[in-house]
Amino acid sequence: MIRKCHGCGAVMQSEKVGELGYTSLEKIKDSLYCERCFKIIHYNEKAVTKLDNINDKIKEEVNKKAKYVYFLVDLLNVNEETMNTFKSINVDKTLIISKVDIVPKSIKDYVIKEWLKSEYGIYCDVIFQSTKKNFNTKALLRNLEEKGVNECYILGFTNAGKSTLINKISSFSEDEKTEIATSLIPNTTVDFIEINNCEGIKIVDSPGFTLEKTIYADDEFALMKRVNPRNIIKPVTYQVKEISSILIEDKIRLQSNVKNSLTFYMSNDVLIERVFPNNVKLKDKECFILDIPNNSDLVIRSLGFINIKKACKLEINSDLKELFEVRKSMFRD
Ligand SMILES: Nc1nc2c(ncn2[C@@H]2O[C@H](COP(=O)(O)OP(=O)(O)O)[C@@H](O)[C@H]2O)c(=O)[nH]1
Ligand SMILES: [Mg+2]
Repeated sequence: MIRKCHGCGAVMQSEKVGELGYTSLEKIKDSLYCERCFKIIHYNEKAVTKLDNINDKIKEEVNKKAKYVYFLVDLLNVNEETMNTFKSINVDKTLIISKVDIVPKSIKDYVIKEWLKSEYGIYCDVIFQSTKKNFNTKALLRNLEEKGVNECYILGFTNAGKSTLINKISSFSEDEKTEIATSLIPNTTVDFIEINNCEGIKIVDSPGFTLEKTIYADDEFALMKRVNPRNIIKPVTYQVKEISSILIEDKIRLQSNVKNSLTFYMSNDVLIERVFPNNVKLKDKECFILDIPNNSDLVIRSLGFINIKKACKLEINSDLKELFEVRKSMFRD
């Protein structure tokens, strides 16, 4: 019989040490978890897993099998790439803005909803949710009941909080519980996992969609941690003059050609400093200029966004050109 690891969904095997699902021969009969997940859950071990073509595989399975989809995204990760993926799911669906405990109080739900329509063309239902604060944890169960549907897939990019939410929902159950492995390292969940103990509703967890590029490299665990906000985000504003620029994590350097005001919406652990032109950091990196209209966001995928008050030509030094998007701010002038 094929057995799947309850932590990540991989098929358990004892032939290939170090590969997905590996469990030693003596444990394979009784263990619920593969060796990797056992270590993630009990020793907080960091494991990076590469999954080939995962985005296409998820879409294929979901478009074929799912009756209903909840797609999780936290506010910092709303961008063209994630929203285009959401829109490409051809099944009835609801968008869940997850981890709302990190959203600054100044950003109201109705503002986000209106902006999702105007900026991204998203007109479906939107639910705001936080597992950490146990806020709207069971909203999706109630939502499915209303629709008369008894199963759903939980989708979203890696780290959106899918597995944590499902663990929380199933923790309320009287039935036997198992825990799905969760961590802030991408691809902790490697295959679909069915959970059947949620008030008669079948919930399927999924491996996350993967961003084409991220600000962190595969082995930059400390940076992955800093990028993931621990608490509510406190927006930080920098007034910049033409002669000063802003350096982010020694990876991105931004310089406005006019006096400007830049407000950062990202984890407050991210390292940001003000530098002057004679500072040579990143000067050797690729340099490009973005045209920024009045009151726009500069999105940096996998990190968050920066609200830029005045129209400017923004000079950027960075090897991570693919991470940037410019969009209209959700805040009125
Ligand atoms: N602030 C906050 N963090 C969360 C919340 N839910 C999950 N996380 C964290 O986000 C990270 C990714 O969670 P995980 O459930 O593994 O995401 P998945 O890849 O979508 O399954 C973990 O470090 C979680 O502790 C939440 O409601 N609020
Ligand atoms: Mg997961």
